Amino acid sequence: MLRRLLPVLALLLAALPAAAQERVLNVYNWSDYIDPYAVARFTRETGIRVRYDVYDSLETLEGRLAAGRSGYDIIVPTSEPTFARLLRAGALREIDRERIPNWRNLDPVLMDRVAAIDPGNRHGAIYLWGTVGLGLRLDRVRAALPDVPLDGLDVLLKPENAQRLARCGIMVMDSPTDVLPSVLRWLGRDPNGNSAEDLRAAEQALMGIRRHVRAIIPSSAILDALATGEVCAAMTYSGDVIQAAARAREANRGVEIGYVMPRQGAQLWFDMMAIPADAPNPEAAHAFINFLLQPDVMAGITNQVRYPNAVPASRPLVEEAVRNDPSVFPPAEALAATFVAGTPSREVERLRTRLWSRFKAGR
Ligand code: N2P
Repeated sequence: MLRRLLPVLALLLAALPAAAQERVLNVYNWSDYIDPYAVARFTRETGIRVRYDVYDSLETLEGRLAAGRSGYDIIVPTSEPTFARLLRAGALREIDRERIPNWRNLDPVLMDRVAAIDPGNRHGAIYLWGTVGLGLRLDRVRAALPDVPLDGLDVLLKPENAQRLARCGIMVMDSPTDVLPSVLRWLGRDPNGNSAEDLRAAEQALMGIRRHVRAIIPSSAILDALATGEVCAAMTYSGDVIQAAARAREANRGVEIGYVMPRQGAQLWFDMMAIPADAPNPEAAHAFINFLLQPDVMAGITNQVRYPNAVPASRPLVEEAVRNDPSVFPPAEALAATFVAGTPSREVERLRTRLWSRFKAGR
């Protein structure tokens, strides 16, 4: 009897590690964009192991996904243009709300804002949101620009200011998608303007400060440079600056960093949790979204990364200093002046990419 059962047993044992391997969730998220404790807790509670990769620009995310079969179960594209584009290409899986009871925790007003591109919010839930602006090393910038109000992109985009900041360092995040709209807005143009004239004006503005710019590098590298005080002024994402400010404070070396949300109107963005159509483990992806949408988990994430989330019930659980920081949660009047980026056509994308290469090369 035992002898007959043994092969069966052996088969069962051989099958075990394979079954265990299936319980893996493949996440592709922005860098510095989660509470590591949340990931550990998800694995503890569900037994699902998390393989976690990061990107630091929409261009990188789109490049990775363009070929299909990315192997990811969860991605976090910005509502426009990346999420909208993937949705249109049929690259996103419809989310099964039945499996996400915590969906009800989502702020209906915020979700309504992204429903314009995803009718009925069937393919994504807002994870975190924020703006594009400036990270400034305050003492140095005040010293270099004593008469300039530190409230907008003038600080960095006006050549005479850039020149005075050049020595102490200017950086721009390497993302035409997330930089050009703000430059156009600063020029008084439609931030989503795509005409040859718009693009020419944006290029001229960028070229006008190019020789004063020390580096055009990925947003993750800008966060580090701000935190260590290596740079005086950088154009990047809001929460990255606030994280850098917190790290600089902890290091206690006299580096004081502040975030400036452009007064002329800042780019507002929403990052969406979404499931690729060919996700290997959609089951686990649903479980992860449901897990993240719990108020205490979301509060932990906002505390850690300093971006607001879309779960209002998390708000009282967010540390007071973060909750009351207008750089993290912009006041209503600042929000009223924001704009959201659109989704340029492929042709315009090509032009923007070329423009960006010239800006990087400086010619
Ligand atoms: C996180 C970058 C924020 C995402 N480091 C911008 N959508």
